Amino acid sequence: MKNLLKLLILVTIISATAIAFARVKIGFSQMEYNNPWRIAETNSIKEAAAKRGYGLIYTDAKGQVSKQIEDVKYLISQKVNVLILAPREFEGLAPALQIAKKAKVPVILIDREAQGVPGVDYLTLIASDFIWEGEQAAIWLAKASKGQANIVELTGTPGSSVARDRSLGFQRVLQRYPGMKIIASKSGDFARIPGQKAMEEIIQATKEPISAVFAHNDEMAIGAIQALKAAGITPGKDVVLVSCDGERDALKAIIAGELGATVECSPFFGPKVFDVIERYLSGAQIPPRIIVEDRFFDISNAKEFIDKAY
Ligand code: GYE
Repeated sequence: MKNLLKLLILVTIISATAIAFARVKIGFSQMEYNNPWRIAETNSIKEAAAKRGYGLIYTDAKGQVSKQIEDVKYLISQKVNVLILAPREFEGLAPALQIAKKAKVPVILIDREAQGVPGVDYLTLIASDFIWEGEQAAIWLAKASKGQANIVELTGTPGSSVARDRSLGFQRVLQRYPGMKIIASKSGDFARIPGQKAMEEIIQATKEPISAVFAHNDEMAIGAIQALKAAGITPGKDVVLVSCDGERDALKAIIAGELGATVECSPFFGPKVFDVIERYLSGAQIPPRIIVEDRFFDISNAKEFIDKAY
């Protein structure tokens, strides 16, 4: 009898919490929707919200910082209880954090950082360790090139924390290899066509022979592969390439021998971010930084992971 009563109380608490969570409105401000990584991330969050029964209001800033700030204002005006923000630029989105703070809406930053004090200007940042990613790319390249390389760096979105940190990690490792140097660096804005254009321009302008490419993401690496081929240079042979993310096309390019390796950067934020939201709503203390663990893909395991890739 006592046990039955306990069970009844437990069931009541659980369903009350479920009903309370179901009424919670979540805002999600995405920066853009222009590559497989962004699409996978957006779908992961939408699916998790639907699965757990949350109302989700979604906005797409279409690559514009000014629109993303307006989007945040809009989401706040919709009285969201929690705001998930994937900030395009570090400094550019700092005002959005202040707007949310003033409105007392907790912000969970995902996949990139925005300028502010963790735990004060925003609840937490859930993201990969981008310095580690840059380091892994350089370590792989050092091995592949036996410490001798003229490197082209295709950087991500200027002003983004990811581009800053991947560069930093990469250069840190390079300091240990006097025979490896970056001979050209240009932004491809984390996108395929701009990456291809940046590579084309570098191929034309650079006097020194290019032997390696570090692209801050797979899309730009794939663009670079096109540019190299068009210039009669064989990717994977004349020039070795390494990048970050782990999207399906990149794993295909590894299997084809054109891309050397890619450092994983998982876009599957849905379950992680909603776990944090639920912990926050039940009153738990949330750490100001939650690191997403990543893996490394090369010819030894690309086939194994391709079916799960996006
Ligand atoms: O690597 C890239 C995307 O912010 C971690 O942004 C993310 C990066 C990711 O567009 O492909």
